[in-house]
Amino acid sequence: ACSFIAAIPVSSFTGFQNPRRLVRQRASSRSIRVHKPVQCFSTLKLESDQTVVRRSGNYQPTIWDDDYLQSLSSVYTEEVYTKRAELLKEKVRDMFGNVSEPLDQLELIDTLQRLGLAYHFETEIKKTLQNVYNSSEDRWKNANLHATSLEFRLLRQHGYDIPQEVFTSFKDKVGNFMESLCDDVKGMLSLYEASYYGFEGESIMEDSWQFTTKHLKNVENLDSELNLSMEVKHAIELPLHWRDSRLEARWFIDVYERREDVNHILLEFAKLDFNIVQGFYQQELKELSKWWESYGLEKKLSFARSRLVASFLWGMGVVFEPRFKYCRGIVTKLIAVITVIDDVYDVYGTLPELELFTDAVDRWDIKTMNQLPDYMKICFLTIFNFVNEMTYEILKEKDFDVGMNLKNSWVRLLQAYMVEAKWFHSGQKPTLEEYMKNARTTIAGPIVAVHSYLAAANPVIEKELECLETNPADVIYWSFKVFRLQDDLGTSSDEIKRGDVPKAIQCYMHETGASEEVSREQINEMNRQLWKRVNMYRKSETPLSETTIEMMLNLVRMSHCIYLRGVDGHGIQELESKDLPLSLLFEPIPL
Ligand code: 0FV
Ligand code: MN
Ligand code: MN
Ligand code: MN
Repeated sequence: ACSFIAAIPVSSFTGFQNPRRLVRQRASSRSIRVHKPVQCFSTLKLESDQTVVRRSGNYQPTIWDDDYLQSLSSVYTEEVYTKRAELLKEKVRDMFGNVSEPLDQLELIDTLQRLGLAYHFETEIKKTLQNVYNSSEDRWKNANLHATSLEFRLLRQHGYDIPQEVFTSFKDKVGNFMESLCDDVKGMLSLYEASYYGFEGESIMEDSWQFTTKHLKNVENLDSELNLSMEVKHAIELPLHWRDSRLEARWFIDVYERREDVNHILLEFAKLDFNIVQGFYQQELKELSKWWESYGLEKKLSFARSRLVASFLWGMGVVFEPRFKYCRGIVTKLIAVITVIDDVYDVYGTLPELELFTDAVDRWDIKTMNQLPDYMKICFLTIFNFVNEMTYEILKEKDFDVGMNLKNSWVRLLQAYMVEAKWFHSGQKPTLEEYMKNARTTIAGPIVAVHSYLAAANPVIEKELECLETNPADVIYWSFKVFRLQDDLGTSSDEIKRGDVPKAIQCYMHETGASEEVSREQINEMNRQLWKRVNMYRKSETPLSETTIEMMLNLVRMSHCIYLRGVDGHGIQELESKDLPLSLLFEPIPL
C-alpha cells in the first residue's frame, strides 16, 4: 500500500492513502465516517479505525443559482440605448469646453466621478486638472473651504503634489480650525473627504479629520436639508476614497436626481450608462455561471461556499470598465475557487490531508494526485485546470507563458493557509504581528494581484510582474493589511464560533486585554492609519504602473464595502448582503 512513498520526501509525507474510494458527504452531517486510512508511518496522527470528525461552515447554498442567472436579460445593451448613450456622451464632452471657472470645472469632474462616468472622459479630466493645477497659485488664499478642499482632494487623487498647508488659512492664531467653519456643512463635508488623502505625519490633515468628524457627527440629523444630511451620513459611514465606484454611482445617482441644480443630461447619461454596463455584467455572469456549473463544486463539495455572484462583485471592484471583461472574469473565477479551497483548509480538511494537498499542488503533477482523497482530487483539478486554462489564453493572446507564475502564486497562498491550519490544530495562538505577517497572504490579495495583473496587462512587463510576486511594493503591502483587517471585522465572529485561529481582533484582545468593542474600534483606527501610509507610498518610486496600483486599491476598497458594518457580505447572503448584487447587477435604474 505504501509503494508510492519512494517518490515523496519523508518530510512531506504525513497523510494516509486510499486513493480509490470516495464516501459521499453531505453538509448537514457533522460527523462522517470516511475511508479507513492506511497507516504507513508512525508519525501519522490518524488511527486506522478512527472516525474523522469533519466540521461544516453551515453556509447556505447560493441564492443566485445558474437558473436564475441564465434567466436574466437586459434591454439596455440594445442599439437604441447604446446609440442614445453615445449622443449624450458627446454632449457631456462639450461641457468641458463650456465651464471656465475652476470651481465649476472641479465640480464637474467630481460629479462625473461620483456618477460613475469619469472613465469616458479621462483625457478631458486630465487636461482640466492640469490647467487647474497650473493656475492655482493665488487661489490658495481662497476663503472658500469647499473649493479649497475639493481642489486638494482631486489633485491628490490624480497624483499632484499639493501640500497640506493649503488649509492653514482656515486655522486661527493658535492653530485650531476656526469654529465658525462648522456652520458651513458643505465645506466641512469637503474637508472631511479631503482629509482621507492625508499622509503619515501630516498633522494638519489629521486635525482636519478630527475636526470635521467631530462636528459632522452632530449634524447628521439636520432635517432642513435632507439631501445634505444623507450625504453626511453616507460619508461618515465610509469616505469616498475608500468606496467602490460602482456602488457609489448607484447611490449618488439617486442623490443627484434630487438636487436643485441637477443637470438633466448628466443625469440621463449616468442612468443609461449604469444600465448598459449592468447589461454587460449580466452577459458576463451567464458565461461565468456556465463555467462554474461545469465544475459542479456546489454539488460535489457541499460543505463549501459556492459564491459566484459575490466573487463577481470582487472582480467588478477590481476593474469595472466593460473593456476589462477578461480580467474581471479571471478575478471572479479565482475568488470563487479560492472561497472553496479556503473552506477546505479552514473547515473540512484534516491536517494530514491538507499537508498532502499543499504538497500535491506544489508538485503540480497529476501523477501525484492519486494520493489525495477524492474530494481533494476535485479541488486539485479545479486549480490545475483553471491555471492551465488561463495560461493557455495568455499564451494565445500575449505570447507569454505565465504557467509557473500562476502556479507559484497558488503555492504561496496554500502554504500560508497551512501555517494557519497548523496553528489551529495545535492550539497555538500567534501574536498579532505573527498573525498579520501571514494573514496578508491568506487574504488572497497577493494571488489576486498576480492573476489580475496578468489578465489585464498587455504587454506583461517582467519587472512589474516580479514586483507583484516577490517584493510587493509598500503601497500594495500595506493595503493588503487593510484588506485582511476588513475581512476579520466582517467574518471573525462566526469563524471563532466555528473554530479557527484567533483573527486580528482576538489577537489584539488577547494582547491588550481590551474588550471586543474597543478592539474593533482600534482595528478601524489602524486601517485609517494604514491608508495614510498607502497614500504616501503611492507616490514613491515603484515598478508598478498607476493602473496596477489602482486595481489593487480597488480590491481593498471593495473590502470596505463588502464587509461594511462588520457584516460578512461574501459568505452570508441575508439582509443587506443581498442588496449589493440586486442593485449593482440585477435591477436596472428606472429611467
Ligand atoms: C473570505 O472568506 C474569502 F471568501 C476568501 C478567502 C476568498 C478570497 C478573498 C476574499 C473574498 C476576501 P474567509 O473570511 O473565510 O477568509 P479567511 O481568510 O478569513 O479564512
Ligand atoms: Mn475562511
Ligand atoms: Mn482561511
Ligand atoms: Mn475571514
